Amino acid sequence: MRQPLPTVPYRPLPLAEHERQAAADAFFHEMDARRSVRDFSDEPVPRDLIETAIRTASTAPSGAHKQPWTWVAVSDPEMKRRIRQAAEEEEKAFYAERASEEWLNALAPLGTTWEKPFLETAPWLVVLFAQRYRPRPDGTREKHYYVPESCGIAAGLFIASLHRMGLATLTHTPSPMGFLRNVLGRPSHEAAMILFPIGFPAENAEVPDLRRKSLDEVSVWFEG
Ligand code: IYR
Repeated sequence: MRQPLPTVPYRPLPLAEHERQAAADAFFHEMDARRSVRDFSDEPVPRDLIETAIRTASTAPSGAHKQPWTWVAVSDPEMKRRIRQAAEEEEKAFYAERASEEWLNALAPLGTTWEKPFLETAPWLVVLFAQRYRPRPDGTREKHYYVPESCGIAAGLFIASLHRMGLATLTHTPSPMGFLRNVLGRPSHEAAMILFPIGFPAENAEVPDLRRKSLDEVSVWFEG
């Protein structure tokens, strides 16, 4: 069993020297235009697009290549209604009692409340479940490694893929998220990590006028 996999040649995209910066700039501008959206159109989105976003996300690197994620995609209106109802119940308690004063102050600029109509308006909800381990048929547990890191990277690729398709999403984290395992019938070794409502932005959608930190604010360099 302790055998390396066979290897295959790896040749990254054949870009000419002068093409690299242009490609990077184009990708930067594309991603810089992405915003989290809370106001969705109910216009349907074909399942194929969601499938491709999940395939793209699942190319993420992962600890020991265990690919410790499950993506649950929901367009069923009754299921969405149940998710909204359970999420809003948790969020009501969060905004009224559970959240600290500091947390509520931090959220104030975003204008979020316990109300989550997007959980029914958006044509798709995709829930990313992190697999804490994998149960083997004999009852033992196959360990997974760096699960939050692996799933976090996959989530980033998922968001980028949706953005490239002209779709909008939000990294929604109703807190706590335990109800999603029950509503979606997932096993106990899977923990809901992020709920993504997905769709086209509403025609009149607006987003907070956020500012991104500058390169200087987010980086430190030791150049040779
Ligand atoms: N889960 C709540 C609160 C919330 C928390 C964070 I951190 C945000 O960036 C935004 C919202 C909600 O979804 O409203």
